[in-house]
Amino acid sequence: MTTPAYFISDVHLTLNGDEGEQEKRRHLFRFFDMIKQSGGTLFIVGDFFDFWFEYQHVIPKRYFDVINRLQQLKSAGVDIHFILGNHDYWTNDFLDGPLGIHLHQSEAEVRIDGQRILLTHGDGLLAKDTGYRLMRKVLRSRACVFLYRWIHPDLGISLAQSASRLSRKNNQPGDQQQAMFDELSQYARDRWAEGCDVVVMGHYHLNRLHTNSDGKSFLCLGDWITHYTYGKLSQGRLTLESLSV
Ligand SMILES: [Mn+2]
Repeated sequence: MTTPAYFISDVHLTLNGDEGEQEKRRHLFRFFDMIKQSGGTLFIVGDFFDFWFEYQHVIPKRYFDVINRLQQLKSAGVDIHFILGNHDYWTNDFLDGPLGIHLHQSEAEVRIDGQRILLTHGDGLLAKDTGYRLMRKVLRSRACVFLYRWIHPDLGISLAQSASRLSRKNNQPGDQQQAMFDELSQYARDRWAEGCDVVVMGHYHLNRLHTNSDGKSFLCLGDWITHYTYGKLSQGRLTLESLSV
């Protein structure tokens, strides 16, 4: 695994093409250029796209520049891993085919500089997520994907965009942040007990890095909506950085 390793999640790239979205993409491409300079490995820990669904023959044209940049990064020798999130779960054979991205359906465990690192998007981990966990099963089922694929993309994508906006609205942490972080920390402690050294998580839009007295770390990646944060592991040192915007 080539280092430094970079971690991002919850960029939530949308298909609406407004000024805010264009600005976000400029920041993202600047970040990609930085990785190109240093070399290394990029880990996308879910919800890179606000909505991603692979049809048999269609890719959304408003993602063209993003796809192009991913390809450039790959051609520059940067390895890309993508741990799928709840907004970009519906892949087929494009991202890992022509683009050569390593896809991970749920968790991924990698070893970097002798450290065991567990990566997970993290959706559905909270006790209150019972309803969501059920819905997730349905949305990811073969039957659901099969049926959705037959809706015309112009219609299907706008339907999905509205659903996605709603889901993001319901996921705002608000003043629950500390309680949420405490609950998620238990998940990290359980993984540490299994021998992991670092747990990297997205989804909750919390930007925090906690390291315990044994040197085990729990990294919550923030997002690219308000935080513009990313994790970096370089020469064995893990940091949570933010892009200057
Ligand atoms: Mn998410």
